[in-house]
Amino acid sequence: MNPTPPRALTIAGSDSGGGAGIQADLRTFFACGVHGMTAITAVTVQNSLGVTGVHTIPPEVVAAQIEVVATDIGVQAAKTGMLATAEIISAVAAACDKVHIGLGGATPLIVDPVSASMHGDPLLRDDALDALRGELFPRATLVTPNLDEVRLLTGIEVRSRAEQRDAAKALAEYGSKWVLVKGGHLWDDPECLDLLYDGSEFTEFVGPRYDVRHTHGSGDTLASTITSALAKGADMVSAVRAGKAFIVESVRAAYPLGGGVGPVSPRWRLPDADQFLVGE
Ligand code: PXL
Repeated sequence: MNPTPPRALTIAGSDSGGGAGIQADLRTFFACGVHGMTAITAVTVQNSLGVTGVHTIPPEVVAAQIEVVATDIGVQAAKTGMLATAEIISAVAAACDKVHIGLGGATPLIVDPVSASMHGDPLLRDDALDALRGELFPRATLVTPNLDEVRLLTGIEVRSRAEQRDAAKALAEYGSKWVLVKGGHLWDDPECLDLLYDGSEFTEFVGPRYDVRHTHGSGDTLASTITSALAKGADMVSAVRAGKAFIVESVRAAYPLGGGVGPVSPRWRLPDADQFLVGE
């Protein structure tokens, strides 16, 4: 019998275009060798040009998805993506408590505070920011905001690496164990610096900045890789290092799709995929 792989859970929204959200998380989990499970929070109507509709799932159904997989299959690490509303955030917090996901329990919880799509379409209602800060951050092992999310959450406009440190300190006040302030949106910086902070020490992860337009799903892919590494038992610094290496290659492997923005891709982990079914 084959061994059961580590299991990771994503609590996030569906992207019908297959670029971001649940779809990005599942293919990243697969490429990282973990079994992926889903608690779907919302269905977005979306293609490469943007989001034209959002249908949220009832909060009790989101909670039930978390509880059934955790009690039967088991979860070694969990992440949140698009949560859409304050009511869903409260339900996720309560369900995570019940099944020991998050800082109160044994299972690490990564909170990616998704607030908008790359096109600027809202994925989180304005009145949900308080719930995110007050109910989810105190349960989070790691939070992974980009600079737009930093501004929404703290009011800090990061324009330099020094301000990136200030933002990490401000975010740590909300109670997560670790904070990762992603520097991809610091456009003047020739490198992408992601800054990890544990409340006392900073660790810097630097990578190249590629001039690619197709970066849909990059935040989801980074957070899912970190989640996969934690599910496999890695410590946080190693998990973020793995995530950084993985997202750099996945940005290099990004491809155009439709008339708009294409996705980053973990297909570089499957070098034979093009030949399979048609080759030899
Ligand atoms: O990349 C953030 C994200 C997460 N989840 C869903 C999305 C997006 C971006 O568009 O659509 C469902």
